[in-house]
Amino acid sequence: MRSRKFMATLLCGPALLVAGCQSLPPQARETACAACPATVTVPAGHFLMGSPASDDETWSLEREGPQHAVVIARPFTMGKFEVTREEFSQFVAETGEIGGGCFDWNSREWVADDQRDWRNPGFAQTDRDPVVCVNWEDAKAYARWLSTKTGRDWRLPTEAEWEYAARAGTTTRRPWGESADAGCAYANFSDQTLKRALGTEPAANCADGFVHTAPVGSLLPNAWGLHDMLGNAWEWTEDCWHEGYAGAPDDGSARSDPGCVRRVNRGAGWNSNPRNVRSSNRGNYAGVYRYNIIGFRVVLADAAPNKIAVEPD
Ligand SMILES: [Ca+2]
Repeated sequence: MRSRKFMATLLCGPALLVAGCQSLPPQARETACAACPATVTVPAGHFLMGSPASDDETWSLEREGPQHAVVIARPFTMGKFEVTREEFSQFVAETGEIGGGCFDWNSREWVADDQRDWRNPGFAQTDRDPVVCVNWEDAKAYARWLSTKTGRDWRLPTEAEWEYAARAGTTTRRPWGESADAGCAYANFSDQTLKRALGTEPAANCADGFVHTAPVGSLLPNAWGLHDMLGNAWEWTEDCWHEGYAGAPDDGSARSDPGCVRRVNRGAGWNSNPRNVRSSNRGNYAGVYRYNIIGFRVVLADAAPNKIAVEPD
């Protein structure tokens, strides 16, 4: 005899995320469709993007400056979590395997490993962990598939949208305050847990409980209900990498250069130096490569018509 849980799965969809399925907990009913990631609404507003010249924790003010005002004219809808392995597996099941090969962080250096891929990133993951070993093209392909699947227009966040959402109204270095050592309830990064397991340094003087990735939502959200904006997995954004914000748009749109090679990553990951775990920290990787520290989240474009600015070569 089939269990009630199994019947609920039949009625409500395999991911148990269908709107209107009354047997589901309130959090699960936030999603708009079976394949849609859980989302939150990010309010319209404005903020100062980047780091002030007085911030001595930045790696480079040339990268994180000049601090500049950005207006987010309309609310937008953003993934509450990083895209999970379970969510990504639906895309792969319907469209075919993505390419393999992934750069593996062995606690000392990057190793290109053709045996690594999103299913086997080099450490154990649950279905609720963020998918990693996905490149920028994979993330874009997932968003296109999700758009077709759901009839809504999903895309990657712009870099400005990402920092605005990560700050959630705060002006401190981190959404919980200034200190990385106070962040282990909110972010999974290089902490005493990782240091004990792999000897990684530097490490924050607190313990988040995770060596590698954590199931999304394991730690506390920021003030707008977004989990893991800092830590867990770096996240691909739409933007093409520019060293600094000279000429950056002020309306939340992305910088998208023809022939772009390096894309902006935000948020830091499970192995990140605490100095990287800041709202204004920026990273960049070639969009064709896969790393076992990089995943992504998505936003709904049909609720946020910020344009993508195409810049000349
Ligand atoms: Ca950790």
